[in-house]
Amino acid sequence: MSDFEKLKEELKDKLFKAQNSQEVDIIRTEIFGKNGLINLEFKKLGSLSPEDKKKLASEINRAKQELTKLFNDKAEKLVDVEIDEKVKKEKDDVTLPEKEFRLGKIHPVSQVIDEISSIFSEIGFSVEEGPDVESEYYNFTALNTPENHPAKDMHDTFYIDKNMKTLLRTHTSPVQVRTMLNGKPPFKIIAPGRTYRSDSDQTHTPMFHQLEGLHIDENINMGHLKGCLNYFIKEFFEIDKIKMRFRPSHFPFTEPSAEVDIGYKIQNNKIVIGEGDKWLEILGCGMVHPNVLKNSKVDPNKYQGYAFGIGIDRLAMLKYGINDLRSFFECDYRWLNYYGFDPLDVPTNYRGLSK
Ligand code: 2NL
Repeated sequence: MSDFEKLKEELKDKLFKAQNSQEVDIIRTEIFGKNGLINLEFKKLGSLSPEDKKKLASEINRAKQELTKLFNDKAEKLVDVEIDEKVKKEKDDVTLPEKEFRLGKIHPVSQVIDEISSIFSEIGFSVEEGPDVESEYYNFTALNTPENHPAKDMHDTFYIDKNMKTLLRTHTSPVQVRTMLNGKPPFKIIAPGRTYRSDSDQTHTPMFHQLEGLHIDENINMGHLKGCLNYFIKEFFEIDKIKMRFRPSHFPFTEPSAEVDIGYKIQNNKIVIGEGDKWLEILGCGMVHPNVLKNSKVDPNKYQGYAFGIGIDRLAMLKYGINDLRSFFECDYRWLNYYGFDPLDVPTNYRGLSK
């Protein structure tokens, strides 16, 4: 073994035994420093024949590579060890003041989605979800929407890629189509979620929330639809009686189609839902079009059912007296603190700091 090899082995052993980064730094200088092992060996090259020079140079380079790797590994290990030691030495300082505890609020839209989900689950509906970015097929084609329908216009729909036929869903109906394709009837589902349309003014935001419902079975008729909506409105607005009317309407995905209004009046500057001689349009609905059933692999000769769609944001505004739709999505913490809801599981150390 050459002197160089011997020294190298000695230094490797020293490195292996090193306990902390200071020791490693010293060994680093002994190897890679100006007068370290590697440099001193390189200095010998000058007096050698070209052949020996080549041989020794490659030997030194190999040694250099080997040692560099050993150093990197050792450094990595030492960092872990030193952090462990530091953590072990640290003691809790019991004299420090406790951390301020801030309880968040539940957004009115989340609150209303939870309320609606629990109302429908009482009568056997399950909650389904799907992607915000949809294919044109699930959003329009499967739902019997003709190629030239105005909703498909670029001005109304946010297309992600017109060639790839991807878009931001304009309603949550695609969730229902997907659910039907993935399962077997009967279906009794609701689909709440974000929806998007290119629209922005005092009563429209480009992103809004919709809830759709779908009930498919043998012999489901419009009477079931009326009963279901009647129950839902009463439960949601927490009233015993509801004035409700169905007006004929048109949607490509239902036949017949209807819009539903509920009665209301203004009393002491406040809206009273369920009575009075004014009408408020609140949702669209109908019997699912046979073409939609066919596209969803459901036999329209055996099964039929109803569907409806409701704007969640407006329901939240009505129930909780919020006037401005746009404030819903401005992420103003003061607004959320005022209109938001306390979570049900209030921790025991909660001292009302968010109020
Ligand atoms: C509205 C109208 C509606 C539906 C949504 C639906 C879904 C399937 C099949 C058939 Cl999978 N229909 N959804 C039906 C009627 C109306 O929404 O004005 N929403 C705010």
